[in-house]
Amino acid sequence: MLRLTLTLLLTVLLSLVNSKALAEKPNIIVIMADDLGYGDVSCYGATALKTPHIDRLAAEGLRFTSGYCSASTCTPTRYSFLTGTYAFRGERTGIAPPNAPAIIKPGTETVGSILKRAGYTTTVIGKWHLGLGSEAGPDWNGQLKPGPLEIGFDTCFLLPTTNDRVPQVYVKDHRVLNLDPADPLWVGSKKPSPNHPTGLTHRETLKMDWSHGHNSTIHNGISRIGFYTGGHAARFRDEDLADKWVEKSVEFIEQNKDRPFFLFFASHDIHVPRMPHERFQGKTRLGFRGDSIVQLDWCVGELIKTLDRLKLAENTLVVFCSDNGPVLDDGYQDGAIEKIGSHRAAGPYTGGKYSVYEGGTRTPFITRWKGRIEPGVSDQMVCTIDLAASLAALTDQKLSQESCLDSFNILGALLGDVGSKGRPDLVQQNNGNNGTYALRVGKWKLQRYDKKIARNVVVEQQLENSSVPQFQLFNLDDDPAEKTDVAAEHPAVTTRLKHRLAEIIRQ
Ligand code: NG6
Ligand code: CA
Repeated sequence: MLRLTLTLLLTVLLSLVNSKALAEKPNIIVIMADDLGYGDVSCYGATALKTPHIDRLAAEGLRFTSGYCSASTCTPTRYSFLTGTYAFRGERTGIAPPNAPAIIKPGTETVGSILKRAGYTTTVIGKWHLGLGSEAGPDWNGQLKPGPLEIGFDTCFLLPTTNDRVPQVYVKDHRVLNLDPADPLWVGSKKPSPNHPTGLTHRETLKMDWSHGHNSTIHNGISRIGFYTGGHAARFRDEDLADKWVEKSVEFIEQNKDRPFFLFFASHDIHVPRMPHERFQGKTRLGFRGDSIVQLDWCVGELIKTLDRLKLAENTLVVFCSDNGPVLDDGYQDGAIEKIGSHRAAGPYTGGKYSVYEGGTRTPFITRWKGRIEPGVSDQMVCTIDLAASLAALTDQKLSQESCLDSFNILGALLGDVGSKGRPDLVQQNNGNNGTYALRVGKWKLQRYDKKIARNVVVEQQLENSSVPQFQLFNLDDDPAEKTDVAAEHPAVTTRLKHRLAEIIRQ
């Protein structure tokens, strides 16, 4: 009898050990930069500045040469990163305005909900830009829900939209932090009173001038998109954002060092207004755009140092990526164009933010897990949209048929396992569901335009200004800069890719 009990006990213990070995539960940190281009960091070829900490991640991990975000603007990339579903399938997934309601509805499977189910403590710290609140929009003075906490995050510490949009306040969980009820926060799209100072009426007072848009309410000497009043005690200085993200993240890592955690570190660098902390101002010859890259690199360094200090480096998968490609003048006169010199923000690629050329979505992408990922360079095609299915696989979580529709389990490729493949194809989009897409399959890249708007500024907009879809085909092996349209020479390939794209986007 005793023998039987002992055998049973041993079997149970062994199966427990086995299941633990099968479901690996490293901590996971996804660091998403904002508007960072392929050529903006030194491990991807930049020489005008140095990014030693991001370079260290690359040297100790896997640096992808075909790493992508799924869209060339923020909201759609963040939507598809979290949900594993292309943003063009969702409603109102274009760049979110200041008063946007929550775009990802409660009940939607997200990277957060998957990892929470796997037993992780989950948080998002940094830029959100996916809307907050019910259909009526955010209740800035009350409960800001639904938001991240309703889609799988245990906690959040957010910049609610993007910092060139109002308001400049932190959201902690469901509330604006430090809000004084006697000074309520009002956010709107119309001037609240005739004498409300704006970037138009008080332009001479600005510490950084605007170049287009961005001329409404002034805060911290910078005029923004949209209007707001009140909430003065809650307002922050742009210069302090990066420090705050690091402070909150280090606190979170320390508090959760003994259990699996997921940190989505959503940096605001290097989005406009680029106003790095004073200690980084002037650190590069590229102006505040370059200085913000150095600030971003510092943040990465602080996170890595924290992992080292707490002896978590071998138990933490770090993913470094960007939400879209680079832009120089995105609405403020910060010297980015004048000081660019020979720096190529998109590396060898054409286009950048707002574009379906490679520069719009092919961005720095690094994975590091010390002791598990063999350091190197990978040319497998991977995308932020694949993290949902891949992290589900890593943590042994099943996904339903209805969730994470476009996310591939490419865990092997992300971890650099020999023989593992990345995605077979990838749709790139610019903003919302507007008819402009690209499809990459191996060396081939098809672009499709049909926005039908009458603008004639650059090639892409000329193509968009058409009543029927316009297509171009490029061979990325011979022509990574997408200069020569070879659709006429390769009609069969063009047709095959057109059909595949139509099948995916259902248009
Ligand atoms: C555009 C803004 C741009 C930036 C972008 C969103 C104007 C003229 N341009 O509409 O400055 O805010 O939206 O950037 O207002 S993103 O990286 O968050 O998608
Ligand atoms: Ca962005």
